Amino acid sequence: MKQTTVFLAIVALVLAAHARAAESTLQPLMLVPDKVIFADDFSKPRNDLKPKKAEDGDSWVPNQGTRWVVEDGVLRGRPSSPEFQASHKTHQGLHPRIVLAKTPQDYILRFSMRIVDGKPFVAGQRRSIPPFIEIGHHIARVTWGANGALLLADGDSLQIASAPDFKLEPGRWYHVMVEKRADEVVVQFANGPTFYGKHPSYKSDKHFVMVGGLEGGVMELDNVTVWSLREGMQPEWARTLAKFPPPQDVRIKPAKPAVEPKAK
Ligand SMILES: [Ca+2]
Repeated sequence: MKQTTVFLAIVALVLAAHARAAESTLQPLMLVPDKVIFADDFSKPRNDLKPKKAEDGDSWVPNQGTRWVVEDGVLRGRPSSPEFQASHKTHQGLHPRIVLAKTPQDYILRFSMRIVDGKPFVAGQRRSIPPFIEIGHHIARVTWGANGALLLADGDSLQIASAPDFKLEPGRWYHVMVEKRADEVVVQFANGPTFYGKHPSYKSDKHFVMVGGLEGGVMELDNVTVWSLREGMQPEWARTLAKFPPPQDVRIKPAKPAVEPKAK
């Protein structure tokens, strides 16, 4: 009896370990990593993550008053407090969101993410935003909608690539690798699609990464690593690139007008 209990406890531990974000085995397809310039596995609990300017130096900057802590070995985010929501007309922090403020202009990033719960996103039903991974604020965005996962450009107005069958299932860990240099990005999902995008709007100073979850829900991050780059490309890159479909260039909303120079 006792042995069975111990055995079951071990099985439970092994299963729990698998439910956690197993270190992903994704490898870069386009760019060549140089040094690890940031890594976080959230082994040290923290409850001091505060919304503030990314320039203040913290690696993790909660967005829109959303509440983030490091606990149980993950970075866990919740929506903003009811008081915060009541005191803001927009940007109310209904969806957990956080900025990783350690990505330089060009980089490779690997991380794991999980949407724990939240109101399912339904396009057009209410003012809501689907979960996303943003590579530069409103620069390159992977998002999920009725048509599966999309890679966007041009201020989130242009669909470059899509994976209609790739849904983001609550409760499941996803392992992601982002490669970003100049006007190109590659985003790989382990056991999922790989997106490639090249667009003039990708060349931007706004290079921090932000992730967002479902309305009213909890999301988690783990095993985050950022690499600087070496010169050159992966040896197989030309062959890999040739296999991607041509850009879709579907205009999903009007492009933002170019900023008018201020009248003197
Ligand atoms: Ca961890």
